[in-house]
Amino acid sequence: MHLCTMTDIEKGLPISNFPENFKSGFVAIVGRPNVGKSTLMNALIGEKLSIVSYKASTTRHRIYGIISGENFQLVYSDTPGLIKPAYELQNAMMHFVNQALEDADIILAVTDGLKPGVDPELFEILKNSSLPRLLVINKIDKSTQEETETKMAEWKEAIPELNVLAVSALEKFNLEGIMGFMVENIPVHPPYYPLDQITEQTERFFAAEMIREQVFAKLDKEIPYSTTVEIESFKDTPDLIRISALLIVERNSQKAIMLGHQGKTIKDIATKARLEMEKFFGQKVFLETFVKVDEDWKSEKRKLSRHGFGT
Ligand SMILES: Nc1nc2c(ncn2[C@@H]2O[C@H](COP(=O)(O)OP(=O)(O)OP(=O)(O)O)[C@@H](O)[C@H]2O)c(=O)[nH]1
Ligand SMILES: [Mg+2]
Repeated sequence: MHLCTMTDIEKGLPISNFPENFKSGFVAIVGRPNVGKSTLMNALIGEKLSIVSYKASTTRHRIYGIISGENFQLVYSDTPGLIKPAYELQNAMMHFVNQALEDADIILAVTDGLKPGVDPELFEILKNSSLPRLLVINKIDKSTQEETETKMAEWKEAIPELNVLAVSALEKFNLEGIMGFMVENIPVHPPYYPLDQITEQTERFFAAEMIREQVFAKLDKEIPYSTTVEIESFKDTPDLIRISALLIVERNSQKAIMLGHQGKTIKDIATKARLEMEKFFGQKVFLETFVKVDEDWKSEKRKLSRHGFGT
């Protein structure tokens, strides 16, 4: 797997050997929290790049997923779910959504087929854009044909020119329709990235996210939303990768819950995250974790940029 931290273009190297009619473009995946944006991007790329949970607002960054063929390259951006920000971290999250939309050649809007109605935030974005737009109604593995058809009709009524497709990201159903739409609508342009590169994020980023995913899976209430993860060291040795990670919470009481009785909770989180990392990196991983309190880190701009949310 080629993760890469810097593109050849940024390094000043031309990407050569591509056909003259090569097509390439950026696709912004947007929608309300929990509709399946990350699941969908992972399915489109064929790699688990974005973490997923049944809780809302799991994704906090713009995460790139790149897929290339002989004469095309699609650069997807998975983004945080659309919300009205209530604190600084959420402001930063919405900033990432806006950046993805600013760069986009195409908008891939996602809505939850299990929920009736037209999502107002998504409607605003789609209505006001002149880009090619595809709306996917996701999770149709769980909805009835009638529910899907009603939802389609509601959107078609709201925006008659909208392209709509019903899919299941989880079951990988109807995804060819998405790929076909994208390849057809991206402009003729040289590739933005080397053809074997699948993302922009670093190995450290993925390691931190895999820990955060287990925090979302294991802990309830406000704790997942009050936790951020930093990788203090990442050493790739011939035998194994040694990773030292810091889980940062906002309060002492949260730290106690994160540690659990005799450290059982954090141990469980670390073990599960390590197994995920070993799968992802294809190598043995030694992971050590520490829990630290940084009061109100998610509400203070200065602290946020230190934790990787500079906007
Ligand atoms: N049944 C069903 N569940 C799905 C499907 N796609 C995603 N899910 C589930 O929906 C939940 C949310 O999925 P995510 O991919 O994290 O959603 P998201 O839109 O990225 O959420 P945020 O990052 O919080 O905005 C998870 O429990 C997924 O397993 C689908 O096609 N069918
Ligand atoms: Mg997500």
